[in-house]
Amino acid sequence: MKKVLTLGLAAVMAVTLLAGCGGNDKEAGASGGGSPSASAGQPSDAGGKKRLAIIFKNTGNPYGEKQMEGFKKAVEENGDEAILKAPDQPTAEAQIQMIEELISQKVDAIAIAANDPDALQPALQKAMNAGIKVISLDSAVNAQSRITHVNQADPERIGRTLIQGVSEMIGGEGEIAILSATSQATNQNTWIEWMKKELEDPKYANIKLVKVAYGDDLRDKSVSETEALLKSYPNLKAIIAPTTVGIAAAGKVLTDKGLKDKVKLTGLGLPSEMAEYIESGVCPWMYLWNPIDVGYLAGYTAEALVKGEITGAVGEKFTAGTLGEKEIVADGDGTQVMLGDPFKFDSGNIAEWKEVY
Ligand code: RAM
Repeated sequence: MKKVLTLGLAAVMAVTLLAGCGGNDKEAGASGGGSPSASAGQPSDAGGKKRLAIIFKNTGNPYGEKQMEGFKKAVEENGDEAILKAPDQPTAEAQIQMIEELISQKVDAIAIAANDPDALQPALQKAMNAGIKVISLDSAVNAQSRITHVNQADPERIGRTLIQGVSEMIGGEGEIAILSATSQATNQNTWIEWMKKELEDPKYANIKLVKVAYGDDLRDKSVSETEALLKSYPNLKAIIAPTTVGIAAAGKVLTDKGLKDKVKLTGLGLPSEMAEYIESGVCPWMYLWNPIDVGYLAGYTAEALVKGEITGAVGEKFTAGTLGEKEIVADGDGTQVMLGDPFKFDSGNIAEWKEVY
């Protein structure tokens, strides 16, 4: 895995964090406001400022808070107002209610990390018909429900890398399980598909994927699902958790049960939450991208759409603040903007990164 996130960027992000956050990460659920009584008709800039909203999957997830922080930074760099939202539970229904509220508030844009690829379509199409610029980020909605998608990294690369990594950790043989987020999460499901494709290679003939469990990105459920995996599969050799909430919960369970040398852990984790498990060897290494950058790129993408600089078509380019020039590329029957490559965290670099995000 190429280490493309340099420490130079780490330094930039550290400064960003110091400058951009007064320790107030918990804005989700409390709408950043704006006047719900804005005049009727198309989204308006009556007060001068545009209002751009982000909806994350659910509250209580530090990764989501970082993503919202990056979105807010981008929107404020453009002189506009960010509305940060996330439901208590990671369900499509709860997100639909938030989309409806944002439609009545006549916001200018909605960026959503979706709890379901298809279920939000009527609500998001209603938003787009009202002139609201809709994009997804992190966890996509289908191409008919968005103008474009902001993707954190190549899903194939993420899925295949996780299997290659786990195979190395367990010497190419044994039972493995996946601890995912919700069963409807587009991003995790795509990564799991690629993991399964990678496992088809005969070189993994001695590795058996025994179960995909769902912790729903809720800490307690992720803990109990990990415990259930350990109980049901006493010979389990490794857990892959492609979710920052799941991997941290699994790290705690394996640590508390003293299973460090018996069951390996890898996946996608937030360095600040995983440092102790990487340092102790419970999780020898893991991967992630910069969640602040995912939100920041989504903020600039939404701004470019609101300003009419792009329409979401393949080949269009725009400047995404400190991330520089970005291009819209094809994604199945839709389009997307790609942030970059995932980054590998291990005992050699985790100390530096745990301060960053
Ligand atoms: C969790 C969420 C998020 C995902 C990360 C890796 O925080 O499920 O959507 O991108 O993990």
